[in-house]
Amino acid sequence: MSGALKLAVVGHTNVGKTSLLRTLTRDSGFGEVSARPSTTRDVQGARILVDGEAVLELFDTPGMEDPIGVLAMIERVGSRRSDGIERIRAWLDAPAQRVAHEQEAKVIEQVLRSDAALYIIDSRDPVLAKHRDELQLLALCAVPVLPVLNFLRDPRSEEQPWLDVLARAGLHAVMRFDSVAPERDAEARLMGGLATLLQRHEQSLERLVQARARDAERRRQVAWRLVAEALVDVAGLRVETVVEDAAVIRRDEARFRQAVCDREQKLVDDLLACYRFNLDAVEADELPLQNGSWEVDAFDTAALGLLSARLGGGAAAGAAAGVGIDLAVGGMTLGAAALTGALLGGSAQTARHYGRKLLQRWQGKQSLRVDQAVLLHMQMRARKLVEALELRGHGAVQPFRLDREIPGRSRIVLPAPLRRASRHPEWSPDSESRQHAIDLLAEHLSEHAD
Ligand SMILES: Nc1nc2c(ncn2[C@@H]2O[C@H](COP(=O)(O)OP(=O)(O)O)[C@@H](O)[C@H]2O)c(=O)[nH]1
Ligand SMILES: [Mg+2]
Repeated sequence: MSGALKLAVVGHTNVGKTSLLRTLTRDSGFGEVSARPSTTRDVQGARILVDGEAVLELFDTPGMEDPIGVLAMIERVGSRRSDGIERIRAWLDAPAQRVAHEQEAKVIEQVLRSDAALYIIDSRDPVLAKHRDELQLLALCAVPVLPVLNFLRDPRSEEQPWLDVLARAGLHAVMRFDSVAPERDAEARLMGGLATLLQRHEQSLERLVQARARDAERRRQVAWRLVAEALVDVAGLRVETVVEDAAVIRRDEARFRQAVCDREQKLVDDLLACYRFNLDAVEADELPLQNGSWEVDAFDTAALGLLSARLGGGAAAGAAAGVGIDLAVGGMTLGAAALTGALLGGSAQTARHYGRKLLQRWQGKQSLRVDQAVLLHMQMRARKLVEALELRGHGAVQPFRLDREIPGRSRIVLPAPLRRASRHPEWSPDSESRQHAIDLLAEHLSEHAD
């Protein structure tokens, strides 16, 4: 026997029971969620572990479709003196009676096997007789019931009529939990609500809340690090090309774009894995993230037009928007004469910095790299994605849309570690300087997160 708290998740069909379970278990593959009624036909369980120990056992139940009919039958069985639970048992024990209500019987049996029931409510629904009867049925089971209002973000959601009817049924502690987009502390409050009903489980529920908070913090850190790594990678990405040859540069440019898109896609995949979102659970054609790249291409020229702090001469050399030529470092347009001047007049460091490029130029070779605007765009989208994943419940089935992000014309500055990374394509994956830049950038991103 496990000491885990057993919770039956009950309510009318389509109120979001399975969605709530997905969100609580962080498992978007749990059960079946559908806008069609009655997709859950049998009781299905899930365990939540803390340090390997089951703390919570949740049971998803089929919706009660005819609580009115069940209640009418239950009222007919047993003597006038028998209490609720005796009547319920008498009804369950009479097979002839329950044939017509096999589904409701499964629900009630699960409630009787549980320590408490979460009664899920679609707060958009008007309060009807069936809801009152459902509440009455639950009251007969003599198990603590915690009502949970769902669909709170919907404009049609109305809480007050529900609070009234729940109060009349003796239920004064009511939870608010939107299973698709829960508020940040909704889960902790739900566990707190359970703890007041079930003192015996107070400590383990508290452990669960703390473990989840630690997880969330760790996950955020990993997420920002993943973003920082991807940005540093793309900043240092170089593809050599021959600018004088239009066909060659077109080919190299395509190769270059692909490399940037692939790296961005890898970031998306990594972030989804980090937040345990499983794309396979969703229809492929609904998810713009699943087919290759993001909806807005990193090289979207309209966006870049607004974003771009144009680098000088590079673009003129024939490369498309978004691709600067490496020689235009720091916004300088360097003709051969200027280059030579910089080389002659500059410090030894300048000479080292431009020396290799100068040599390549003389050999007719140059390298392609992303310009600042692309990095900024990528940074903004990654930020958007992380923030969306932070708030997304695992019950959500709609793909999130990442709209194009175009800031105003204000001066935008790349974070310093990213600027440094773009000057150092030679950093090897495990070089200390690269790791340091990633650390600093991750810290910067996390500090500037909402
Ligand atoms: N917008 C929104 N949709 C929800 C919410 N909870 C459930 N849904 C949707 O409502 C439908 C029914 O949900 P489901 O979990 O299958 O309900 P169940 O029959 O009670 O298990 C699905 O289309 C869900 O995506 C919510 O909190 N907000
Ligand atoms: Mg269901």
